[in-house]
Amino acid sequence: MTNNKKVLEYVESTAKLVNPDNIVWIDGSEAQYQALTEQSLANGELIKLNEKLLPGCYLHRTAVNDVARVEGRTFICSRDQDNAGPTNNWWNPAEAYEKLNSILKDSYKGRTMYVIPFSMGPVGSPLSKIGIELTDSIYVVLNMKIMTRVGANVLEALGDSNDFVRGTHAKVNIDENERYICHFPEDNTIISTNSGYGGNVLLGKKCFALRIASFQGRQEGWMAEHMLILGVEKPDGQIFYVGAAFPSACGKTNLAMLIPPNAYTEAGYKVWCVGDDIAWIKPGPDGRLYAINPENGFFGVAPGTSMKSNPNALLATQSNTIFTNVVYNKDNSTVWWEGMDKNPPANGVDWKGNDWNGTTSSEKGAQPNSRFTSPALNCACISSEFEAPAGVPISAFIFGGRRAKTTPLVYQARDWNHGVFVGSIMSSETTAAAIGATGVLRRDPMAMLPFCGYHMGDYFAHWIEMGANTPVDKQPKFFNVNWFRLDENGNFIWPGFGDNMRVLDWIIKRVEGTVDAKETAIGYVPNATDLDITDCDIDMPTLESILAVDNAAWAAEAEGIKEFYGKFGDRLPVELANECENLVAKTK
Ligand code: GTP
Ligand code: SPV
Ligand code: MN
Repeated sequence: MTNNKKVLEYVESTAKLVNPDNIVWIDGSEAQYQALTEQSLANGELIKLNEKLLPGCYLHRTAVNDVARVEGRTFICSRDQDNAGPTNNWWNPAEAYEKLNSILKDSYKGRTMYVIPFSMGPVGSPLSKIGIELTDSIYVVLNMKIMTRVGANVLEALGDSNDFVRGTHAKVNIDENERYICHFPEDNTIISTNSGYGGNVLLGKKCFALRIASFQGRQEGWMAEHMLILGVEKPDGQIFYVGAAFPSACGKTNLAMLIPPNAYTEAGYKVWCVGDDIAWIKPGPDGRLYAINPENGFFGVAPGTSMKSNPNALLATQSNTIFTNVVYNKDNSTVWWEGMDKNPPANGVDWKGNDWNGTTSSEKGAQPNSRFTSPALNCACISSEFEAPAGVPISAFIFGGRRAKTTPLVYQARDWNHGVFVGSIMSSETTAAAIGATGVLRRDPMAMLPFCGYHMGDYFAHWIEMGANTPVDKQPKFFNVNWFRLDENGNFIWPGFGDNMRVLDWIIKRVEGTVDAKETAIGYVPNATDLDITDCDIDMPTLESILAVDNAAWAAEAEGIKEFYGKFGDRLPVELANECENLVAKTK
């Protein structure tokens, strides 16, 4: 399929090591996908769902020990340990290659090697990048088909260039003690062993589009961020694009596909989804920052997705979708998960493959990090700019996390550097998207803690530099949101989901300069009366309570920030240290 010597060398040398029975190049043709699907149905890797109700849809179950990203086993193998920084696991590349090669050796025996040429971003866009993933999993092939642009045309676009990311994935035997997700930024290389779970094995996603790409972006003057991209269309037809970074399972997919409350829709507001997880951002010819979504599909959290919370996402899963670790309904070959509706199937099978109907056991039927993989073009609100090679101009960056207390519903940073500070101090309660305890508060700067491919101090410096290189009048404005404030009974105070439109509305008015705000120690906070809460399930005093800034709590927060910043030593940009001092002074 190609004469590219570097690609052929990569495939041949890896094949020599892993020793497959045969090698299949994925050409992107429907006939090939069809044949692979048939094969995975025959071997049980996929279960066919109801062709009438869910055409082209399949269910997959992972091993029970393999249901989420493994941050403790994810490594940045830079030549110099200092370049991985204090927030990443580092592994000496020579030692890592040696260990990984010993795991990979002969691991494809009796298996097929699939060669997947894929493009992150529209094929041929100046913002796109190419990768080759080698895998022994048909599930990976079929998911990569949905999540990226795959096929012979990618190799054509690559030509004889050596500028591609090399990704090798081997299931081996899903031994969690030999599971490694390793990145070699200086070699454009990723190696993933002993997993079959999405984020660990769909190497275009977090491994390439964030960890490797963040490293590339710093060298090449652009940014790879864990951000959704959406456009808010106003009644006059003007569209404002925003990029929003929330940690895993903190609401990106939901916000990206938001359906505005009735009054907004009737007035002519629309929300368009460009991306739900990753943004690549680069200065455009007019000096503004432009973003593309490098992905081609959604790998979304299933639990909680319903006709009420996110109808666009639910409807997008109704065809050509692969479900992973959800409940199977034996009566009609459909799927179910917690939070879809209140009616678990009477004859269901849980994510582990056991009979389950919601009362047979106290355990959940769907794994909390169960997911759907759906084509982006399935989404009713997909932006007409989704494939635009130049991307969309960004008017605002929004950061946000899960904070039961302290962080108000929304606030605006004073300027770029303060905005970088606000992103860098993000903290959020951990979720089921990664293995480990959930609900633990941790710092997660720009939602990139698990995804930054180099020293986080240098990453902050890169953000500062991107601002310095962007004329002030072209810079996006920065905001922070928190949909997750809890009352004393542990209930969410803010109704969230579609009602988040009310906050987006305020954000856009701030970008336009048409609404006032209150200056506080942490930045600009809305006057409660400037948020439109018509027909919204919250009253004014409650809204005021989640907009309030508690200086004592922020003074304590500043102490925590200083401690966190201490990790970065002299790689912490002085601009951020100054912002922190500023916060201390303002909360006094
Ligand atoms: P990743 O794919 O892991 O990066 O997650 P994500 O950031 O796209 O999160 P997603 O939109 O899938 O939401 C994760 C969980 O948060 C789901 O259970 C949602 O129901 C819940 N959620 C999303 N938005 C809101 C909101 O505005 N309020 C509340 N209370 N919950 C929300
Ligand atoms: C996340 O965890 O942020 C995800 C899912 O989007 S994964 O692909 O597993 O990274
Ligand atoms: Mn994510």
